[in-house]
Amino acid sequence: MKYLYILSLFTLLGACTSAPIRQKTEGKSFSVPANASREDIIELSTQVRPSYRQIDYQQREMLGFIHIGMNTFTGAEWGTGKEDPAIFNPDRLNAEEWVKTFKDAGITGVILVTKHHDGFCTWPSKYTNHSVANSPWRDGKGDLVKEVADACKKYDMKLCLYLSPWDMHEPTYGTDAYNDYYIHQLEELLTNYGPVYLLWFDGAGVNSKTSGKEMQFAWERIFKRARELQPDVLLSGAAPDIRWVGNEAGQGRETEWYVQGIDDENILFGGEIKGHEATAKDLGSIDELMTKKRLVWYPSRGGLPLRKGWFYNPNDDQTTKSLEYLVNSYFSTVGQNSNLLPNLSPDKTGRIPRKDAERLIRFGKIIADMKQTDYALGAKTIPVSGWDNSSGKDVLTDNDPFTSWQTPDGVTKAEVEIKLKAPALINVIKLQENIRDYGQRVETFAIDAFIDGQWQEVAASTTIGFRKMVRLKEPVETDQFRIRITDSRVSISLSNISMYYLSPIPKEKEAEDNRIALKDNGWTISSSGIYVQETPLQYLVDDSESNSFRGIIQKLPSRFIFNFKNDGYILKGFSYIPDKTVDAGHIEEYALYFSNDGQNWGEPVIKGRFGNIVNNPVEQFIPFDEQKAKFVKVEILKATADTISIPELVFYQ
Ligand code: FUL
Repeated sequence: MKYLYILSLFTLLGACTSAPIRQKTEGKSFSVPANASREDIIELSTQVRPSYRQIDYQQREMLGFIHIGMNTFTGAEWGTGKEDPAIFNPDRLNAEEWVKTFKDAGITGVILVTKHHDGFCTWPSKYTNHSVANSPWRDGKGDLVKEVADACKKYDMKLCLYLSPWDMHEPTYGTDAYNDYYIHQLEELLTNYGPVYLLWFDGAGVNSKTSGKEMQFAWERIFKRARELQPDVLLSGAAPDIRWVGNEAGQGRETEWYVQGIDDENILFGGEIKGHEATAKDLGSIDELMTKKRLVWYPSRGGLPLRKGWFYNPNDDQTTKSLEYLVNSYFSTVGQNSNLLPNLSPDKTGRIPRKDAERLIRFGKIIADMKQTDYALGAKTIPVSGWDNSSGKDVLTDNDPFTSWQTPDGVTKAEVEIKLKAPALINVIKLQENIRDYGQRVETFAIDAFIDGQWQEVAASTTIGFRKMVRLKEPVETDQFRIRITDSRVSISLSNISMYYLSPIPKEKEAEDNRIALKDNGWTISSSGIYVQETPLQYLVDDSESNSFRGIIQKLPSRFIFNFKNDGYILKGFSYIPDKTVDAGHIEEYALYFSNDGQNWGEPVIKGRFGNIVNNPVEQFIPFDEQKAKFVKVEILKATADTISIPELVFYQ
């Protein structure tokens, strides 16, 4: 492939002068020709390129998320659209404090939810009454988007805006008029607040299964209008620039390919992307790409609410993620070719819970401390095998991800040795490919360290992409390393090697759980409207999440009745622990009834929706006013699938 040589020549020339100036280059995607062979797909996958917007985004590692809205005041994760704007009054809100918290954590942009699925707008949109203009906050004169935009300007942070496509409030939702409504709102956001770095088109509810309404979104029209107003804006989510990594737990994939296959021929594809399953384990392998119609550059991002849910809920005060969790998430996403979006949830007063803010900043500092010394910077690199004459340049340790070594076409294995200036203690090694000029190629690699007079393999993994950070099981102290690329698509490009030491992560004190869970001591459990498969009903309350009860919904509401077989208990709360397995079916809407005789149930003690249960299957704790019960009935009013799996139901005293 002459093409590669020409490109590498350009890269070399670029490196001889100053850093190559690439003006706003659009990405490259390709249709898969009919009858393409495996070799054709391998070749084609290496021709796909990121746009200048995506390259900028990928370099950014993290963006901060802020969720505030109606749910902050109701305690829900998903609202109903029927909330009264009168409840919105975060009277101590200080957007500068939010933005600065992210900045102090080393994050360079903030994504603000301007409208969540309940349709409430945190700016005074002139297209609806369902907004801050009708709330008591700042006497109805507030504009949260403006406050955050101003704070971002002050702290030199990128402003990103989330405008939920699914809208439970707006009456036109489900008709074409809603596309106009949505575009009008985008126009407001893109014209009144200065440059917007990224727009977030959340995928939740864009299908009728979740929203209950069929809505034909005019995605192309929506995206075109956004780009007309702000050509540099990134389109994320149910959109063509950035995809969901597949969970909301901050977990990436070891094998993470930017090049993805889809079945949509439209460059501005959106909504539920045809032929693309964001939660699939295998995304981007040649086998998978061979089944697709089009190859596109589609980097991922993993959201991570610092607490259990995205919105503030006082019941979640003890659920702030540990430093260890945050650091692990960083390596799992940022360290595996993705981006991480940590979320802060301002409380009803508008302030970020102190513990959460401090935790995020400490986490950011741990990462910054690690990066402070790159022990490989300026180190000598020796081409051992595989490389072409690009390896004459000493660029692998210059911390520039766009100056690189290449191998000739067809050479898919190569080795490079790194000689540090002095022996150092290392436990994190970062590798980078020159994705801008060569796309993503490396399939597998291994790392050796020279210890006690011999080479020892200390790590082996799959895919590199823009950034792979490998954490070694144990720190090694040496001045010599060897990177072995053991397989690649067509040829190899390697642009940077960095080496760090990550200090042990401090452990914070475990939060105390004051809840007292009832233990099954011979209760009888009966069910109706659900076909009980293999697993016994006792699995619902056996205090073991690994034993999941499984059943098939036959008729809604389906019911479980618990007979405590004693005088009863005073109950204060109930928990549903959902199954974390991808594709598991969950309870989505529920009602809880108490009775003293198992016959008369009266009104439900509590009833509601486990909003966002599919994407964020975390414990759903529901406290209620103390009440005595001899019998409890749990009704399933709606489920996310016909077959459901319930690891645990817990009643609290
Ligand atoms: C999801 C939403 O449903 C959640 O509420 C949250 O906003 C998250 C970032 O995206 O799809």
